Amino acid sequence: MATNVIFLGAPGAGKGTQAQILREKYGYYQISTGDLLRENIKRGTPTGKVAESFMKRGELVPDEVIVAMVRDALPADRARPVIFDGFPRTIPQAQALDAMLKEQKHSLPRVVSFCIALREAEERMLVRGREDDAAETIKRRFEVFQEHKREIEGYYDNPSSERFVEIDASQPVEVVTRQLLRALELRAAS
Ligand code: B4P
Repeated sequence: MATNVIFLGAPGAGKGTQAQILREKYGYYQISTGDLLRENIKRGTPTGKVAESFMKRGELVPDEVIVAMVRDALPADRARPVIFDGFPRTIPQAQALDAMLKEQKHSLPRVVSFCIALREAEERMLVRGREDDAAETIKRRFEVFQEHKREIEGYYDNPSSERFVEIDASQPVEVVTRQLLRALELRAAS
């Protein structure tokens, strides 16, 4: 049976792109904190109002806002595997996720780290041109990513864990998907 999975990686590494493929072809339920935040901003909710200024500056949105949002988004249906796309990004978020999954009897997730050179991820984002993809904001998002990368990967990548795997996210989309399916022990859908 497919298991829950966390996607870690730099901005622009392609986490959202692969999450969409797993959702559409493999029945995963996708929780993308970036998408949820953008949706909240669009609807003008209290969460969106807090998040907007942080996202515009390329900063992380405060942990308590993110954790509450994910808690609300977690599906009651435990049979459907969940992709946590872009979450957790900090240790408090990781600890909160562990507690949430335990409390709601969801299975422990596998963790996939999308590896890519920052210059390449930057080029992808400049082409994409989302509101927070301006050169200055991208620079800050990379700095923030580097500040947290070691601790968050270290949280999951340790000798007692067999749940952590790295994939080469610099490859074309379909090659990345193949690596991902192998990592998750899934067969390719036709
Ligand atoms: P996110 O929405 O998570 O944005 P991202 O990291 O840029 O996206 P991703 O890696 O998913 O890249 P994508 O597939 O789109 O975060 C945005 C902001 O929200 C953060 O800066 C932060 O402020 C806030 N936030 C989100 N989560 C948070 C949390 N947990 N805590 C605090 N704050 C949080 O791919 C990028 C581009 O590359 C696309 O155009 C795509 O078409 C292209 N692409 C993808 N794969 C490719 C490939 N293999 N080859 C060539 N191009 C590819």
